[in-house]
Amino acid sequence: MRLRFAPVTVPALFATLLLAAVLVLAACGGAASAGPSGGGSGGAGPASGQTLTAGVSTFVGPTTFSIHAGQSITLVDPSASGGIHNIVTGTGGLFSPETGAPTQIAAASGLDIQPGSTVVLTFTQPGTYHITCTIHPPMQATVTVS
Ligand SMILES: [Cu+2]
Repeated sequence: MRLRFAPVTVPALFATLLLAAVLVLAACGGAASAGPSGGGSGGAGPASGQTLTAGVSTFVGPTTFSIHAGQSITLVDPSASGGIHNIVTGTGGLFSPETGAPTQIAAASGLDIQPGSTVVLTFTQPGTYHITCTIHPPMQATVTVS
């Protein structure tokens, strides 16, 4: 009995482990490339439809956002209608450090973004965060994280 089981059981176990590995890899790959298309049902992960869009010298569309800790805002700089921006925390084009802000925009050097680029900003700490562009002071957005 045991001798007959072994050749069947080991490959079955291997297949199960292989399937689990494939599923884990697929989940990781999907999270890295899929962006903010899914989710939205609360909790961690990207917030559905929370996109901050840059134009030539302004933000276009929504500039106030309410998300939960662990969720993200997707900063999009469209290739056809965007511009070169330097995104930081602060207001009126002036950098101001805000504790808990995403690391990409938390330093005075800021986040350089070129047309055609998309950057995911993940907010892990509750609070109110202000986003501006050091090149274009009118570019201002607010993210409230609860
Ligand atoms: Cu700008």
